[in-house]
Amino acid sequence: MKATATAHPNIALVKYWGKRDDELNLPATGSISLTLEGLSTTTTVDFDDRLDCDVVALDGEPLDHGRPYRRVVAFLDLVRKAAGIDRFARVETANDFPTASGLASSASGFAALATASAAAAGLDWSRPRLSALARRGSGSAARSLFGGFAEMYPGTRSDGRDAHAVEIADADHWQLRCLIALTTGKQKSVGSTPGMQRTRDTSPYFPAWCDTVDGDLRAAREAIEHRDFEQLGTVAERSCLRMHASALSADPGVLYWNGTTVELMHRIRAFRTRGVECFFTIDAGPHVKVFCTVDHLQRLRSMLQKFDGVSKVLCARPGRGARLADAASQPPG
Ligand code: 2P0
Repeated sequence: MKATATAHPNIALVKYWGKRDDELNLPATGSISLTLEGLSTTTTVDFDDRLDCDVVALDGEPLDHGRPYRRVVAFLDLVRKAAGIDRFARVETANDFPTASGLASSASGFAALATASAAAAGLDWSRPRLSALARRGSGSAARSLFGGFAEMYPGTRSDGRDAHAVEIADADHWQLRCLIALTTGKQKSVGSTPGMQRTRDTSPYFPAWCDTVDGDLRAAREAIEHRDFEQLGTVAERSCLRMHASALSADPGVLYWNGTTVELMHRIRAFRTRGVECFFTIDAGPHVKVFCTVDHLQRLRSMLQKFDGVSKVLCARPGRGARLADAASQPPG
């Protein structure tokens, strides 16, 4: 009753921001992302009848019984219920990138946890079903079950079974690169979950944001299918700025950017006017993710590395979906 899985974060090109159901963690709208190899989470789950509570370690440090621990236990309860088991588990998880800093560690974290815990509990589930399970841990995690470009469906069912991701193009479809410019070492002040709840509950622009998403999903699908970099950049920057506009107009406003974030947006746009193929996107944190073609990677990387306020630049490429360490027993479908 033990399994190990690896998953990668994903960066949304059409953003998810807001839920239609808090209990089942159902998104209000769809979203589209690219799964990124180069950053990873590896998680081992061992259901052990000698344990008298769940034991969770993150990057080698045992978690105390605060919110991150309770999120993992609540998730394991779902798996135990589905598998009809009552054993507690030992969970060891490690990220090779900074946790809780707007770098989507909950996406790779719950995708790896869903894959490892389901296998350890003997659940032989398809990827879409594992994706819906991962969603219960974190909405964005549903997309990391898949490699390459993934689309999350918001679904219409009240039980959430149709709210899962699918792959729309695999990791080999388009050799984009993503540079991640870290603009602070601090953890973000407002988590994604409370940030999007406050936006939904208080922002006058939240309904307008939701109304724009389907059009952006269509345009992004088309851009991905035709490998149209300019169109993808137009949609991604638009979706990012509209998501942040809805958050900024909450009460009180949810502001994730710092000065460097804003300076970088201007710099990326200036580079683009000089013919460099690049666009930015920003999640619930101050870091800036810059997508580019392989041809322009070195030029952008050296600009970002020298940029005042950028502490580190990570580079990622399209990656695979969540998978078990034991190659012979990957999730089907
Ligand atoms: C996204 N983000 O589409 C958006 C853009 C952040 C900004 O999904 O409450 O950690 O756990 O479902 O998945 C981050 O939100 O939120 C996120 P929950 P999650 O990537």
